[in-house]
Amino acid sequence: QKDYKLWLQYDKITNSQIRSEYTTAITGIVGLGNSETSKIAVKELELGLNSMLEKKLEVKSKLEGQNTLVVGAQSALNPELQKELASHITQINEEGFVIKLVIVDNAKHIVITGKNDVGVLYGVYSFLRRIQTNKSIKNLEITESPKINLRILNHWDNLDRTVERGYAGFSLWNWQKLPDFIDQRYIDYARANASIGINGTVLTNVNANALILTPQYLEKVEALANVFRPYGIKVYLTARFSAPVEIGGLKTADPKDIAVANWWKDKAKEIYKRIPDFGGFLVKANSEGQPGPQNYGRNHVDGANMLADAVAPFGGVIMWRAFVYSEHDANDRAKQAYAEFQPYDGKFRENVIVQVKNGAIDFQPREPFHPLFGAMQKTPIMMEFQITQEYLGFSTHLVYLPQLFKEVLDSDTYQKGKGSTVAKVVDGSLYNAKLTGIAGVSNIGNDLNWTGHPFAQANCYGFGRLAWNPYLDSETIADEWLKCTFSNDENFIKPVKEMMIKSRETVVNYMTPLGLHHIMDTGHHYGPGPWVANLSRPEWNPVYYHKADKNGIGFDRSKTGTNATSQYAPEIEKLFDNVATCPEKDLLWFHHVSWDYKLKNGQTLWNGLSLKYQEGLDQVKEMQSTWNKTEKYLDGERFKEVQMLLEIQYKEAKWWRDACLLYFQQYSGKELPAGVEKPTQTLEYFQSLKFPFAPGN
Ligand code: BDP
Repeated sequence: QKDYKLWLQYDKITNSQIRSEYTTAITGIVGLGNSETSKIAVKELELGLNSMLEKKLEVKSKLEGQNTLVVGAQSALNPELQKELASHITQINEEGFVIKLVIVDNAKHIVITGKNDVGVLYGVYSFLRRIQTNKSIKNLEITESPKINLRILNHWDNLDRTVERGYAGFSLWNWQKLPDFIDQRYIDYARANASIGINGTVLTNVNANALILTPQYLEKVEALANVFRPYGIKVYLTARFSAPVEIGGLKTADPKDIAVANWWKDKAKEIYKRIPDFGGFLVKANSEGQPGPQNYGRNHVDGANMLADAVAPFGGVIMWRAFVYSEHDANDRAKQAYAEFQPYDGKFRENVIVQVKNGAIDFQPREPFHPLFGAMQKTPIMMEFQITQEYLGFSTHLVYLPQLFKEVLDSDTYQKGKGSTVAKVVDGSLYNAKLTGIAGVSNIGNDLNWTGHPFAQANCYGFGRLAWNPYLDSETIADEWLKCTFSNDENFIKPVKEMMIKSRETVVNYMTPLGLHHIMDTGHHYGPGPWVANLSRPEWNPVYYHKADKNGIGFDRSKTGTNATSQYAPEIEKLFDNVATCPEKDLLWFHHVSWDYKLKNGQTLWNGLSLKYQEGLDQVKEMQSTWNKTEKYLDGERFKEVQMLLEIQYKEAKWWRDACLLYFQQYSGKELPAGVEKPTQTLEYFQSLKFPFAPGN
């Protein structure tokens, strides 16, 4: 099945001129080095090139002849090549690579090298991508290094194989059959991730189960670590803060208790004995009912540093999440992470990195960037994106997320003056952070195509590419992905790429336009539920977020409201605080405005909002018509799948439009403007819909 191969299709190159450029330049492969990783690199080249060039390339272990592709770490190259490449190698970091045309003894060769074998492997994938996307390989001279240290997938996978917020089947990790049974999918998973530069994976859910830290499970984790290691991927686990009590027989998990600290030290020793390159722990503490240091009157610093000390001797890190909000201070949930963490700047150990979601609420179709980015100069901050589409239509809606990721990464925090982008916080360049990281909540499950929706593969791919280089643009990434996954035919690429690029704004339009947020039905977050008002905690209810009433709609986070705007740098604070300068896309995030408020295009808020919902729906229709024209460029299966999924997306976009507009109309008391179709169902009908078995819950 084509879907299974992701972006590693390696289809034969159809343009014969381009193919002949490649076959002339590459007549054989010289594979240097004996590690597992170097074998994988050579195998991948053979697989990819033999298939794309339709030619069986000979593999040698010694440099001879000409026009060969030489693959090996710097130390494995002969002295002459080492000399040729020395100045380039000094420009890369430990995971970087060099791809260069060299001439030795009058013979031309292309060399792929790096400081170590994993760098070489990344170079191989980069080279293969060039071929996949039909780029020239003449006069190559490429030096590249990843810009972020930790490029990590977070799996919200439970030990019973359900996946929290997972919409692509069950967990890949078959704990019952591990450690003895190694599913081929583990290997294919590692390969796909290595191909985009992912170098870490957190195997378990942030809502953690302490059992993963027992010997019975650690043996299984070790088996997975052994599979992933040659692909440059480290394994991490989530640490349940109360584990010393739950599996350790202690009376407390108080981080200041010496017995507790020692328990974690011993646990770390035990893990590192099995897995010497274990990455460390990801921790969700005192958030949504998870235990944490505050249960014992301690704070985040106490908790994180205690764990940091346990893994430090082995080079491990602690990724401590800042996703906290409590019912005691519910006047604005958006403010709490900043309020709780910012004062701790400089207090964490060197091997602690604070993991912050892209926005201050929770992975909405659109959120302004989280105010913690740039606000902690002395604390490494890592980004947490959500690749799985919890709030963006699960794996049934086509939404190209790199568009969202880039919007956040490109945002200017102004924390160190103009140009202090979130990307510069995340890659460490703004404050010279030594430890940098980016995490994506994975959308992978055991569905045959990994991600449920064929286009959701683009979100995995795009996340990996941006983790490697947050300055890449999302269009380039879409272009690469489409070419590697489907076809190089421009007649296919152009319209489909445009469809992908627009798809993010489309979902914002039909779900949460103009800064609306968190109005999804509660619990499962499937479909609209702006009316939900009966949950025990105020900030769990959609009505808390939109605050619609007769006077208007929106959450006043300006000075006249919760003053959340004050958590941003002065320039941004000013921008957001003033309703006239606040970007319209974030209007209702920061302001409560009247139904008659005049938008920039002259429409009243009510009309503008209604028309946005309609626009979103119309855009899905356009996506359908674009897709319907692609059949001849594709295999039937993937064409048909996406076609059916777009039909669902259309139906659901309509559901969103109708349910939200009928609901808000009760408050606006106004007619729908011309151009907006009249809903055919009643509000009561939409409110009566229940989804007890919505996935991912
Ligand atoms: C929310 C999810 C919930 C997660 C939580 C988290 O609804 O399932 O456990 O975030 O990130 O998005 O901890």
